[in-house]
Amino acid sequence: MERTYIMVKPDGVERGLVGEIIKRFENKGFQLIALELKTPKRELLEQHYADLASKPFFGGLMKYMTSGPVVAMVWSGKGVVKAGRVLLGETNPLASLPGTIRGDFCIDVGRNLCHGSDSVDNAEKEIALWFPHGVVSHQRVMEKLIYE
Ligand code: FUP
Repeated sequence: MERTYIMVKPDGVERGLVGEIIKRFENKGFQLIALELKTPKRELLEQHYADLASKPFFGGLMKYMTSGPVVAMVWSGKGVVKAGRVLLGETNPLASLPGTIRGDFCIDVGRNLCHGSDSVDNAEKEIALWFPHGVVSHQRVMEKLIYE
């Protein structure tokens, strides 16, 4: 089954939106298969955001992402990478439609609450980076209610 890496960023944790974000993925029918509250080291974030290292906002992004704990999660389900990004909304919250997490709860791109992998390949890389000890997965009875 497809998997994606979803992260509630420090502003989302501080604002008490972890439950709200989890609820939206659960309501859709996706399955939570790993979750950890952790305060990431700068080195981990530099790896996670390696493709953005040359961007002018990189310093601010590092400061924001190391400002407090994040909730690192792995979700699984059919099409979860793309659908997860739909649930989150656009990178820029002001361009995100109401009904999406960013559309409903935030304004600034530099405080956009959450992260979601942008491809199946990147999802697997990010899962390996944030959960280096692996993720245990098991089939749930619920799948019979979600998939035909
Ligand atoms: P996303 O795939 O939605 O996480 O978007 P990007 O990888 O392009 O950006 C990662 C993070 O960099 C964003 F979530 C917030 C930050 N960012 C800025 O602060 N300013 C920008 O102009 C673009 C991104």
